[in-house]
Amino acid sequence: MGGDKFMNKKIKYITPLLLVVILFTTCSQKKSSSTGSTQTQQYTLTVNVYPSGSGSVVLSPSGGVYTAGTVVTLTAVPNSGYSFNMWGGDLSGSQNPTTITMNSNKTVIAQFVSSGGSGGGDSGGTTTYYTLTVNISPTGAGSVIKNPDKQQYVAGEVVELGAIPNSGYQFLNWSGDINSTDNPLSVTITTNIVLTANFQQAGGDGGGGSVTTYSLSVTIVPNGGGSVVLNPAGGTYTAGTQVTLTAVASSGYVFSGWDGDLTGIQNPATIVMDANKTVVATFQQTGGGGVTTYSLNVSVVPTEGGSVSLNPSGGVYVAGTQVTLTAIPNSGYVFDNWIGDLTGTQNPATIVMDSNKTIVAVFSQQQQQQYTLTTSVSPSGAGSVLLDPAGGVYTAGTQVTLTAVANSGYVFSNWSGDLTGTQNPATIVMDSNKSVTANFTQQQTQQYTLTTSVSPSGAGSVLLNPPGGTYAAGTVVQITAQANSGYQFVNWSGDVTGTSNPTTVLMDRNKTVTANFESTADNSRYSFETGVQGWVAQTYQDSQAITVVAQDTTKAKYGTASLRCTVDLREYNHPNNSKGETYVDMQTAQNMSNSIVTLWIWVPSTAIGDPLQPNGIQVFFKDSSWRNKYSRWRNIGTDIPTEEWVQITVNTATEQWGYDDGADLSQVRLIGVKIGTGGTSTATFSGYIWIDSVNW
Ligand SMILES: [Ca+2]
Repeated sequence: MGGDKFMNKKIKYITPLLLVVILFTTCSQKKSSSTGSTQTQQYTLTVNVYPSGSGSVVLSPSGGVYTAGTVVTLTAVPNSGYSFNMWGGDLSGSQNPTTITMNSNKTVIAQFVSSGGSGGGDSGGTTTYYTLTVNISPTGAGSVIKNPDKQQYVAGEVVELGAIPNSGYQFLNWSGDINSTDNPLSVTITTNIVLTANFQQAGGDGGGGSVTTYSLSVTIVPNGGGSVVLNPAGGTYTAGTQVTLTAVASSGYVFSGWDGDLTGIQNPATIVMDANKTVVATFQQTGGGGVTTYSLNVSVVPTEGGSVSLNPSGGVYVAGTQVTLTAIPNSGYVFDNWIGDLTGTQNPATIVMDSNKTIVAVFSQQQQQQYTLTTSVSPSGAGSVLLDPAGGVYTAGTQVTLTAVANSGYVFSNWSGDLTGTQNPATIVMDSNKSVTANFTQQQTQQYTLTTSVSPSGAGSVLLNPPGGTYAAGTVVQITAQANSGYQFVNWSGDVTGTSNPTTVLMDRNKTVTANFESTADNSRYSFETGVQGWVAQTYQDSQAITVVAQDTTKAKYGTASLRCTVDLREYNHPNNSKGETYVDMQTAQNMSNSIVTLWIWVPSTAIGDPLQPNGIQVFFKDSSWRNKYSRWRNIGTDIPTEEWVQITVNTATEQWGYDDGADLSQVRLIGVKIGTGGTSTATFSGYIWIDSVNW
């Protein structure tokens, strides 16, 4: 048995401890193809009962596997002969029922105690802790070592106090709750204790140049019963040196205590070399009759959580032996607390073997490393970044999906920082704190082209306002057709129609517009450019509403002049002027069979008369025998728009004649225009109408 300080080979595990073993199968995480899916973390809750058979724990909700964040209520139910004592593991205290929030895998131990008073030595419900306070007098004269050194001690614990004088001082005595000159001093904790270590200035040789040394001799009783390891080794020490003595029993022996300048059963023990000292280490044979021994059963929960080393090792001890238990967590675990015949969180902890004992060391899984994911957008306000899972703080290894969402007017450009590229959404694995910037760019406004042309070529031009021909979507462009000399604007075609000039076009796509022009030269048979060209007002008694015709240059469809007719249209059946006519006598007969006769006419809106019985216009022909054909009636205001030049077209081959007394269209002598009162209207019209460009 070399100097092994910690032996944990013979720890007996309480194997039936696990009452509830929850095997958790990895929840089949359906990988959704949707980028927005979130996988919900599941955690397992493992519940152990100590001691086995003492009771059970009811979980609500039941199951043992829970969605992250679930609050589970645990109710400890003692079996007959037991009462619930306390929780251990990831829970503490004695509240019952109690709750736990499932934010990680958890292990909970429910400890019950025998309620039958079977003398097992449990100190009842809760453990009482005491403090040991040591003061130094005078201040700065020295220091005191506590072994073990704890904030609190349980009743019955033995603490060894070593007073160590500083240079120039020597230890005098202890005062306070204990008066003694022992050094070291063993204190058995039974209550809160306050002590003062008193020192005094060393007389005489304090400042001497030579170093004072003391010898430490160790005696083994019985010879061969064991050995003592000194730390530091050597046996001769500078004054004030603290030496740790570890008694190591030989096979068949157990360490039973110190004697001489060191007392007690603590092992290892320390001594301060303030004098030459002699220590006796006593061992006892284990096989022999007289010695009472107790067993110490130690187990760990969960079993993979760690181990416990015992010092002295062995697990079977002479009554009164003080055993130090050191909980050693495995990787990924931390020591949590002791339950059973040792409670609390102190580690290492000591017990005195005054009965058979059972102790459980509870470990819990170490919190996994968390990393922070910081996101930003550039430029500010251009968009946002969605995280899936959300939160921004993740367990190491978590894969996070980042989705850049552009605000209006922006488009996502790329990632920078700890994520690069242009993929969106993109994923990142949290293996460190990370910072990612989503870069956006201002959206290019859609541009459209407005293409213009003129017809016929050279007839004019199209002016754009605003100019340019390329426009942001939504722009309204004013287009103006400008006729060259000798032409006039007719209408628009392509993506704009109508005769309005200027007009507007909304640029919601590429557009093409043609401005159509026509020659202003009036080459028609009757252009009125040089006079009335033989046209007269009717002089028949019932057709005198057109009273005067005259060349007029204020209004012309083509060229510079038209025929202005002075109209005085009275009510229906007025004896003089319920209708009027103007005509030209061509003197020689014209063959107008299968001819298309056109004329342009301009009438004011007032010429409509009674809208319910509107006035009308007809084109008429007379042949050499003065027989008539009157074209169909054209209502003013409906068939004939007012206040603009309107073309009247009569196809002599197909015209539905309004009046026909057999005129021979191959011998047309006279052509004219009639205006008449609509129906039985009594409305009157007094004004002008214009005729221009009579042609066929
Ligand atoms: Ca004309």
